[in-house]
Amino acid sequence: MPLLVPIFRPALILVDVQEDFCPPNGSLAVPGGRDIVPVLNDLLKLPFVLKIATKDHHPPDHVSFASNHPGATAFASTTTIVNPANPAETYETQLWPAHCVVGTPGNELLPELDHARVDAVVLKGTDPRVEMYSAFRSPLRDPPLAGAVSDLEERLRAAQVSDVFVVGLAGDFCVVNSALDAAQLGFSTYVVEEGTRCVGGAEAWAKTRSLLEEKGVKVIHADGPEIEA
Ligand code: VGL
Ligand code: ZN
Repeated sequence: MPLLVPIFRPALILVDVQEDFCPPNGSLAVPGGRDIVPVLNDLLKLPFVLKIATKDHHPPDHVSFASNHPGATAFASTTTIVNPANPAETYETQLWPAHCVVGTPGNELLPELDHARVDAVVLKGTDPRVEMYSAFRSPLRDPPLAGAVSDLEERLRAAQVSDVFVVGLAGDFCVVNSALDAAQLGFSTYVVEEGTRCVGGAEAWAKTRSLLEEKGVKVIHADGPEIEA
């Protein structure tokens, strides 16, 4: 009789641990963004079957930059993203200072990250027309836009990953959206609390944490009580 044993094949996703999201010089610096690196480097030593770093990788004319919208103000203004293949599908998104532009120092992963233990780098936000917080895909689904779907899901499936552990920046934008997508795609998903920081600080994390838990993502600790089954 075949014995069915659930297989635990965990992956680690380090979301957007880039200079522009960190003090002291980042154009969109997340408070305490740099402080997560020791936690990430400890996690990188664990036997994940796949360890992937993602990069927000924007062309200079990216739609999310306030500077590309006359009269708009970073953080305060929004813009409407339209699916080029279906103008009826739209969504409203916040505008930002220019960040993580391809070829600039702000686009670089933090040098203090243990790069040797990272298996692959996945790029996101490369299509100038769409915002892409999730490392998997943009919210445009009808139809999905080829330029706004990364190869992250494909890589996880190819490695037969069962569980996804998400850390990185920013907790209230790309980390939360990546984790929610991972859960929706059927992976058991965890966010390690000490491994993330939010644009909106501790208050934003409290809200983000509730949303994650509500959607079935488990928020766990890098150094804390054992994970419940
Ligand atoms: C992010 C804002 C804009 C993130 C990316 O990585 O959380 N936030 N682009
Ligand atoms: Zn971005």
